[in-house]
Amino acid sequence: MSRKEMIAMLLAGGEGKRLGVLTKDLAKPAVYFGGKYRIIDFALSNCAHSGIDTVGVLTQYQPLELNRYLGIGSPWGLDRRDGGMTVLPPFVKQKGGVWYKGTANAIYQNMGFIERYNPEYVLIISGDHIYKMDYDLMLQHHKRSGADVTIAGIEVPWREASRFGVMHVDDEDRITAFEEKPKIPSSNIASMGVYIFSWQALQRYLIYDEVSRTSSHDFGKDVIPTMMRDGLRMHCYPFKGYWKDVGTLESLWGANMDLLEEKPPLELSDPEWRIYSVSPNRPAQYIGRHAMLNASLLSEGCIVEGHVDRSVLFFGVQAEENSLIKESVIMPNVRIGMGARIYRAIIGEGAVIEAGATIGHPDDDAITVVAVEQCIRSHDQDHDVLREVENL
Ligand code: ADQ
Ligand code: ADP
Repeated sequence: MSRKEMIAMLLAGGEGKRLGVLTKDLAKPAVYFGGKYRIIDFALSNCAHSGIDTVGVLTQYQPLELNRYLGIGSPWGLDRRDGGMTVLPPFVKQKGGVWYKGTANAIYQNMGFIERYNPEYVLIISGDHIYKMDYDLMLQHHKRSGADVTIAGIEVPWREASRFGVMHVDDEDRITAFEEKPKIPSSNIASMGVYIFSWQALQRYLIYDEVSRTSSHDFGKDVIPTMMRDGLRMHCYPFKGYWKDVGTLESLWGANMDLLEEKPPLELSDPEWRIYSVSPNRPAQYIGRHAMLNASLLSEGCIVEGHVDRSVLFFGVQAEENSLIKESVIMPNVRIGMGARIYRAIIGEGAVIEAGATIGHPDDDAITVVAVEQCIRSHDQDHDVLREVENL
């Protein structure tokens, strides 16, 4: 195995509870995004553009479809012998069961994999984020500062800061304090969960964390605070671009809606930074003679006869005459019957919205979610059933 300066470990095993019915049978990184992609495409494409050719993908919850999707990593140029992509599920060693306890434990259990490449640096990223980032620029920053750890940071709105690890940073980008998901945040510089560690330092702390009885074996909760306490050199790499953690239904919906702006904050047509994904190879979309479309994204194989307003339609969506789709995200192969109405919703893959049914409400801000392959009939419109759909 040839030596690598830096390899990436991509955490793709989180349960994604907050995405509700969308992640019941699907790992969060495999959730669809932006009409053409899955969330994990962003991290993998970033690796491809940053010159990283060795990526370990750590899976855990509901990995079936994610594994199938990743294949041998071809879309991201990772189908190579020297490095490439390796899926790393929890496995049983001689000593017993090994479900990953937390993010740090997941890396700990794969130290053998990292050692094979004897890297100087390890990049740890997550499969849950929508952003375009050059990890090589971050590595240069890491080397220049001589840090043991560099954490990518971004300013977030104060009201969202408590969802993240937040840090205080001095004039030279050195991190002076770090707090994981504080109830009352004292900084709005959020950790993006993107870390570069010098492998020697990381190795030491993974072992140290593993034997700790009080640790939950998580980077944000345990390893980073311990390193802070021990006075390691920790720097922040200030990131200025678009970055969204799409861990909640609202943020997933919102990040899809961001793409519909006239000048989207995240440019997906940049030829220098294409986001690679697996193409479904469907026929061209068909727009019927009564169709009306406005500020929307439509993917391959869609057949639209109705009215689509500010929405994202993935491949193979059929919307019959007089249907209305407004401010919604429609996952692949959904069928929407005649006269059906959908307001501010996320409709799971393969769901059927029968003729005359209504999802959501034109005056309601809440996002309604319909589960994968669920069938909604027109008489389901009474309140109880709809509320049930929302609460699933
Ligand atoms: P969280 O968003 O809570 O905070 P976390 O649950 O630690 O993230 O998951 C990080 C990544 O690891 C996700 O991609 C998840 O899917 C994956 N993952 C979780 N558990 C795993 C396991 N056991 N095995 C494999 N993969 C697993 C983190 C940081 C914060 C930071 C936010 C940014 O702790 O400080 O602000 O990310 O989103
Ligand atoms: P994900 O963070 O990917 O949605 P989980 O559902 O496993 O995955 O949640 C991770 C952790 O975040 C859990 O400990 C959970 O209690 C916590 N959590 C859930 N919802 C929120 C929220 N709105 N803000 C902050 N933390 C949350």
